[in-house]
Amino acid sequence: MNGAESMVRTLLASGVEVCFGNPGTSEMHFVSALDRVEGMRAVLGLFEGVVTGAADGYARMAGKPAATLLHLGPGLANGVANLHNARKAGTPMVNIIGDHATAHQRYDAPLTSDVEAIARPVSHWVARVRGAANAAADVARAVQAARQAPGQIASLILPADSAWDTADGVAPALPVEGPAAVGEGAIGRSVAALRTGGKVAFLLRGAALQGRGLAAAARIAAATGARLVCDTFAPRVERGAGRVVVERLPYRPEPAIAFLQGTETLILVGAQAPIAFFAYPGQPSELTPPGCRPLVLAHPHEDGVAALEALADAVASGPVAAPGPRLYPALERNAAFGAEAVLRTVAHLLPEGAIVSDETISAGFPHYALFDGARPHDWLQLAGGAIGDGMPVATGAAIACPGRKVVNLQADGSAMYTLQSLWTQAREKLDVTTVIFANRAYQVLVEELKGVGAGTAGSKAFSMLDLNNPALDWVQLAGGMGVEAVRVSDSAGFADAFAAAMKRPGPFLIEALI
Ligand SMILES: Cc1ncc(C[n+]2csc(CCOP(=O)(O)OP(=O)(O)O)c2C)c(N)n1
Repeated sequence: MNGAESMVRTLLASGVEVCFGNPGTSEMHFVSALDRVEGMRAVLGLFEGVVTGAADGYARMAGKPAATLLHLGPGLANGVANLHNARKAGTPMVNIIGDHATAHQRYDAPLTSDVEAIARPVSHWVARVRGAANAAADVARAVQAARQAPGQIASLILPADSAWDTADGVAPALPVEGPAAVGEGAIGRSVAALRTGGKVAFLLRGAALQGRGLAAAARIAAATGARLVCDTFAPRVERGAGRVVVERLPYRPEPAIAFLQGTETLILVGAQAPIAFFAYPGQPSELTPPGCRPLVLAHPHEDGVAALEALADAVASGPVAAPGPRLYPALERNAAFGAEAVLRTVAHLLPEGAIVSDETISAGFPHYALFDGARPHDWLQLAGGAIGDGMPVATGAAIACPGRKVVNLQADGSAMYTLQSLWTQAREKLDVTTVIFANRAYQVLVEELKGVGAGTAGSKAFSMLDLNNPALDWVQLAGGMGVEAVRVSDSAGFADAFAAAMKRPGPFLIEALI
């Protein structure tokens, strides 16, 4: 067995079952090992941003890491933006990054680069395999690092000779400690805050926004009147009928501060105290309003779910009745068409157990609450602000959850960063319906231009924010990658197309001209 094969077998032994990749010459032994080893699914992405974004979407839904296979420094660099997003999301991921054989590195061949330097800012853990005999042990350590709570990016650089030389064998999975227990003191301080009768809000993130965490938060809210809030861009939220509603913090500083105004204690569960996405002249960076005290119940690496349960046991009685479905009626067929009409129809028709990958940017902000009444679903969004993760995240989520419909609500400008995802969806026959919000502009930046006080925009400035001339043709773009697509420009057309898409399995794209 060579080093590469020992790594693939060790990944499997450690519970990693999918490898998203875009390989080159230095990774050929790893590719060949994928072929020989039963049980590892190999998924090709035609750009590394697709590879890393899909690994992010996979892990958010599977609750465990995928591996990526990347080609030296430049391949890694192409995947960096979505590694950044995954790092911000607290996603576990194991990157295997090929490099030149050790003896070749001193020649400064064309693809030679400082791989560690590119990996470090987007990784919690970086190591280099120093010989095939170590390869299996190193990859076991990488998986262990990735699985450390709440989820880490582990990058392992694999020189080609460590892949092709003879290895010692497979390494066993290493123990993974779960999230750290929250101390009695932190729980006691939160109990005291709830008992003083002052206004309390919880800012929830991570596992606290799923299953048991939400159920405990619902009990606390029902017993004490505390508000439940999540970040504007929480990585994953379980939403919909039967689940407690978690309000979303507004995006811009002034509305966010107004939203929290009057809160005396903001209890943080896996979240940091809120800060503005950007600085705006004359506006604060911190969004915790004056007079409000942030109180940490659980840090991101701690067991916020158990802490919420302990808190609920202290201040509340048994489980609370979950709210019933509040489905919106179907939109009238001749209703005015636009982002709201699209989102109302999606919220109305979304099937139970769907996964929504939301990268709607400006189109979705005002209509987020529509989905609180939809059938139960998971909501995934861009946690790190580097646009271009909606399509890959949808792709990875579909691989993690076969049998569940994935709906990608996708702004057109952001879609263009990683549209190669559609090809992977076609090749892997993934059940993803993509809805393109074709406003043919970087609309949010038109608003930002005003927001930062950058003056009046002339035609040159607007040309940087306008996606017309030529207009993108999503039906052709999708068709060229093997995904069937339609273009719609009215409410009835969209409702018919989306209803049909929900009934047919496999990838499909709807370009909504909003
Ligand atoms: C990697 C990266 N590049 C650039 C940006 C800056 N940026 C933020 S939003 C945006 C345009 C978004 O346009 P679109 O996806 O069409 O959504 P819309 O604003 O029209 O709703 C850009 C370029 C970014 N956030 N991330």
